[in-house]
Amino acid sequence: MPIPTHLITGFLGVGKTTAIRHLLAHRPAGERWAVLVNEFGQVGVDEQLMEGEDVAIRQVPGGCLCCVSSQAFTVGLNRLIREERPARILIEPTGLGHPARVIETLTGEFYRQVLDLRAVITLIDARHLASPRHRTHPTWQDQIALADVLVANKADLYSDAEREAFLDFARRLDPPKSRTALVSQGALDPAWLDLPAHPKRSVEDTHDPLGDTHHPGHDDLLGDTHHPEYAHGDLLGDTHHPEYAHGDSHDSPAGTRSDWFLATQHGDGYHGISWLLGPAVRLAHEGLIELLHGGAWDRTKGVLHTDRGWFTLNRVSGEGTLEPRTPGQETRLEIIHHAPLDAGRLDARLRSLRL
Ligand SMILES: Nc1nc2c(ncn2[C@@H]2O[C@H](COP(=O)(O)OP(=O)(O)OP(=O)(O)O)[C@@H](O)[C@H]2O)c(=O)[nH]1
Ligand SMILES: [Mg+2]
Repeated sequence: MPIPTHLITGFLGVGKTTAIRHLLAHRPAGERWAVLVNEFGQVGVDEQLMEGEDVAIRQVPGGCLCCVSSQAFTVGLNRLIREERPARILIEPTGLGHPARVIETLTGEFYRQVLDLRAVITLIDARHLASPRHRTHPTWQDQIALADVLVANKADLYSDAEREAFLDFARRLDPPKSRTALVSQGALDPAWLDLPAHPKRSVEDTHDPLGDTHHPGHDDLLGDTHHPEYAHGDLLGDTHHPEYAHGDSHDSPAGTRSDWFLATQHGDGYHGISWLLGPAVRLAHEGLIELLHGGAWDRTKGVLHTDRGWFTLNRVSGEGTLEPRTPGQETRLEIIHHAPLDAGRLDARLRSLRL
């Protein structure tokens, strides 16, 4: 029997991981589920955010599933299927990915006998309906167009006007969705997973759920998509699973072991910097907070080791938290923004915080 499989999609930071955690917490007792998480950044953090859930999780960092990571995606997915034999698979593509291509892969010849792609659940932040940067972004539009279930998350943060704007937007969608809803903390009803899935458009179709913006085709996007650049490329054994040097085979040219990995990338109109720092690296807490709260970046997330212990960072455009957590393996930090980031300056600041 093909495995019921779901895409939980939505733009950067709208609450996909939060929603997956909610679904996992409400799954039928004893049922084995698996999760595949894809991230724009090079090191990946979401797997750590889902820790503690009794499920198999595979992380595919380094850009959109259908682009540079396509091989890592299929390898990760195949391993999940083979090793875990899950009753259900949830897939979180990067908020900056190309969902139509991912759907094409999942419904293509290779997976047709193995996976049964069910309802695509798309989360949005209804406040983005008033943001031209989001409304004109092809990925934002595609995520909504491809949704079977469209959910406005973070409803606790909306004004009455923003709620109304979502309800009005949802009413005007053509074709209508199987379900639209407003929720907080990703509180999806597990029953939505089994709502009808509509036949999906082909990748080459362009779609604009608003009818009033230009939507460049996928190939236009690829002209400027996902160019990872490694500051320490010589340290990398595998571009999709960056590791700081931690063994003889990874000694740096100078012969000293490096525990500081930095990578930058850009694609789909966004820029990212990723750090992966060895277990021995600790950062000065106060200075780190100042650095992270000082920049109004679109997305920051990480697992951080400071002189006050281990913390999980999860922020979207200035909203979010830094919370104590159980000790991690290493420090991971991702900064993603719609404008270019000065990686050299930010890295120098972070290095100055090393204790
Ligand atoms: N106030 C509020 N915050 C929320 C809600 N849902 C999620 N968040 C917060 O929003 C931030 C991003 O949530 P995630 O679940 O990590 O978002 P995501 O879509 O997986 O993010 P990416 O994978 O980076 O694209 C976190 O700080 C969450 O705690 C909500 O309903 N209300
Ligand atoms: Mg996530």
